[in-house]
Amino acid sequence: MENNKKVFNEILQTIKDYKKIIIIRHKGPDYDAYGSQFGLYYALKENFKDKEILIAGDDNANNFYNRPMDDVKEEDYNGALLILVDQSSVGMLNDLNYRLADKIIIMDHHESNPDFGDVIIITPTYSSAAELITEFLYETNLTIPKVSADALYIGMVGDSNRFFYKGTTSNTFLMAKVLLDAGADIITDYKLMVKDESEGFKKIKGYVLENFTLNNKVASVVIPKEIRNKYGITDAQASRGTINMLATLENCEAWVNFTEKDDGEAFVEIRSKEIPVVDVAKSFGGGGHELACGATIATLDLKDEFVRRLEEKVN
Ligand SMILES: [Mn+2]
Repeated sequence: MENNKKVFNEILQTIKDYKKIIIIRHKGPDYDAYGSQFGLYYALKENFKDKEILIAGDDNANNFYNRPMDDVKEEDYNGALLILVDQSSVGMLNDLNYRLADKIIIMDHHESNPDFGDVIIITPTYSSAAELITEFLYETNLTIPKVSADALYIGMVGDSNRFFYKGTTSNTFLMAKVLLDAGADIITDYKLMVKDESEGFKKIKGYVLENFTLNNKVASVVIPKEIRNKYGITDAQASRGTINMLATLENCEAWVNFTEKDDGEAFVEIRSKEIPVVDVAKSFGGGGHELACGATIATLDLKDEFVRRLEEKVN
């Protein structure tokens, strides 16, 4: 889109100015976090062969390229340009070394108003950060290698739920076209995204369906660490991986799961049919999108209050 061009050019110029670039995204990465990170990484490597480019963050089973993260140390931030994709709230960052970077670019599509960053573009109407990164590469005439195109396509498909969610626009399809023209291959991407599920994962989904409660149009379920460990499922997998099990439930406007971590904190994932609930997530230190958001709470004791606030919101 036309008004993004000015910022894109500023981003390009900033990238040109730096020899060392570190690309990070939010913790508990999903396909869009990895897709936008890998997509930008391989594109910058292709276009700027003399630069040192590092990627960092926690890793999980969504790492579709099995490309491990770099071991980025505190001193690596010295004189480096940091690019933050698919995230702009500090609470979702892995480490706070970002402050040590010389300059920070933020490219995000979450509803957010960060109090840090030097060059910032945030497009909450976009399906995905991958859509934004694609537009950046396209509008600045950078080469998009196939490995980037596939990663960005996976990010777009992931966050838009296969071009099904509200954020899917004509611009999304335009950017999908750009990626397909750059060599993204749908069959390859499908195989990278859709994998057989373990027996334990199937069973934990069954646990969610068996144990949720529905009150005042809010469905909620707690996934205790004992259950996760019994089935060999990580907290991140259980949290993101089972939230959609409660979608399309009759008489339900919003649904939430509380996944107990090993340290007693709990991940909270929230979804809503059409009433924005992100304010509730924010009031517990989290964030995200209007209808799909999350938080981390210090203890499961906060669960009832959380659910009560959601009930208030949707009734
Ligand atoms: Mn995203």
